[in-house]
Amino acid sequence: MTPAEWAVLAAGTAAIAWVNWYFFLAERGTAVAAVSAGAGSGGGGGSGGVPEVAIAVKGGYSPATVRAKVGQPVRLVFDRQETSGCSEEIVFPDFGIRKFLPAFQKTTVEVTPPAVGRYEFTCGMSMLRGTLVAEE
Ligand SMILES: [Cu+2]
Repeated sequence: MTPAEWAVLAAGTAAIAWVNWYFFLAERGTAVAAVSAGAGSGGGGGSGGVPEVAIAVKGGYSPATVRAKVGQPVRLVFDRQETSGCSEEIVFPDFGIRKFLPAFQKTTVEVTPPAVGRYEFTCGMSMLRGTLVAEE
């Protein structure tokens, strides 16, 4: 094979590996904040275009990593599916937020990441952990 053929083969292999990683691994632990489609969703919740991410709370946060845009508000909707005392509070130390999460209810926390970086959120005892990743 010529060097050019090797390059094509290598690029193709890398692309396949990336696709596999993207769909089978990256999806599992990460959610990207997306503006829910306004048209056609019916009823128009009046969220004002703020992207929402649903996070299940059950022995941890799922997904535990949420991506958002710098300088733009994002709504994290915590859906607490347990009564374990551990997860009854959600804390965003960087934003000075501490909220009670009633069991089997959804609690919305809205934050605006001020800069690129990682912002942790935890339970009231810092045992359960999640991360809000702010990107450009
Ligand atoms: Cu805890």
